[in-house]
Amino acid sequence: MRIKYSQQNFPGGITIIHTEYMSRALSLARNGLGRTSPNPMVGCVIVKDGQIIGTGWHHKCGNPHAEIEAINDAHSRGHDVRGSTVYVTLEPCSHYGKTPPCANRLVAEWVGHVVTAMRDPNPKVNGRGISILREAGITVTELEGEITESAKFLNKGFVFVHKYGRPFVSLKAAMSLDGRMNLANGSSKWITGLEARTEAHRMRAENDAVLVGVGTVLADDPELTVRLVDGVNPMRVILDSRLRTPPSAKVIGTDGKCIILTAENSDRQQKKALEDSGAKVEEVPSSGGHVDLFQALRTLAGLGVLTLMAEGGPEVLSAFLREGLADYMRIFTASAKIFGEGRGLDVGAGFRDVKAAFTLTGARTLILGGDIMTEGRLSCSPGL
Ligand code: AOF
Ligand code: ZN
Repeated sequence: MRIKYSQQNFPGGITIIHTEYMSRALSLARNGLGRTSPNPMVGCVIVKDGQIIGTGWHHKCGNPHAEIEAINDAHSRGHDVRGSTVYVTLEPCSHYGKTPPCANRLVAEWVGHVVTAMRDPNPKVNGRGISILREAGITVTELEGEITESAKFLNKGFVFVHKYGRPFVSLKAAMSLDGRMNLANGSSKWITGLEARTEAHRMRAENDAVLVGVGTVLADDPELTVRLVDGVNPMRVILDSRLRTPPSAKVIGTDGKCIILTAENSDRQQKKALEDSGAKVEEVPSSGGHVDLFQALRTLAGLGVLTLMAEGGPEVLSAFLREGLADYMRIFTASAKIFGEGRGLDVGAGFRDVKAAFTLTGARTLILGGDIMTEGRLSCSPGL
C-alpha cells in the first residue's frame, strides 16, 4: 500500500498518525548526524495499541541498525513487539553486512506492520528488504510525499553515493560585500565575524569531509577543524595537483584524517615527506596536470565520504560550479567590508540572460551578526 501523505486522504486519520510517528523516527535518526558514514542515519519507532513501546537509531557504522536498537529498547522495558507497527525511516536491510539483515529479524519477531519513509538505494538492499517482509505476510506501507523528501534529504550523501557514485557536495563561500573572496595577495582569513564562523564550524561537523585547494593552505594555513561548537572533526581534504602542501601545514594535524588528492606520478620525495608528517596522499586520474574533480569525488566516496563541504578558495569553488559538481551553496557575505580587489566566483558561464543564471532553490537568508548567509540547493544538482 502506498499512501501520499500530503493528500491526507483519511481526514484526521491514519495518514496523520503515520506521519507523526515517522517524524519522530526522523528526529531520532538525526542523533547520528556526523557519526554514521558510510552508513545512513536511520531512526525507528515501535508502536503497539497506540503507545510507543520502543525507539532507536543507528549510532555509528558497525553498531546495530535502528530497528534492532528499537526492538532491544522495547524488550528492555518488558514489551513484546509481536503484532506491533514499526516505523523506520529507511527500508529495513536484507543483507549480511557488519550486522545481520533487519528484515529477517522483524519477521522472526512477528511484527504486524512496517512503515517506511524511503527505499534503501544500496543495491544490496533496494526493495529486497520490503519483499522479505511482504513474503512473510507483514503489511508494508511505503510513505510518499514530504516525509519521503525529508528522509532523502537527511541522507542526501548516502543517496548520492549509491545513485551517482560521488558525495553530495556543498560549497561554502565567504565574500566581501562586493563579492571578492580574497585580497590580491590571496589572503582570505577572517572575512566574516564570529557568529558566521561558528555557523561554518557547525557545518563542518555535519559533513564527513571538508575540502580546500592548496592555494588556501599556502595563503592562510587553516586547521579546518571543529572548534567553535561541539562535534566530530571531518576529514580534511586538500586538492593539490603538484604536491605543494608544506609538510608543516596545520591542516595535516595528528589524527590521520588529512587526505591530499594529487595528480598521478607525484614527486616521490614530497609524497614521503607529507606521509611522514601524517597526511595520506592519494593519486587521482588527472587531465592537463590537474586532478579530475569527478575522479577526486569518486576517490572520496571510496574512502567513505558521503557529504563534502568545499570551503575555497575561489578557483576551487568555481571549478566545482563549472563542472556541475555542486549540489548546495552557502554564501556568507560580510555586510560591511568592501575589498575592491581580489577574486570572486568565476565560472565563465557565458550567460546572456539573467534568467539563465545558476539559481538556489528553496533559498533562505539568515543574519549572523554583521554578516548575511544565503543557502539553497543549486539548480545544476541532480535529483535525490
Ligand atoms: C537499516 N537500518 O539502521 C541502517 C541500515 O554493514 P552493515 O550491516 O551495518 O550494513 C550497512 C547497510 O545497511 C547500509 O549501507 C544500508 O544499506 C543499510 N543501513 N539499514 O535497515 C539501519 N543503518
Ligand atoms: Zn539493517
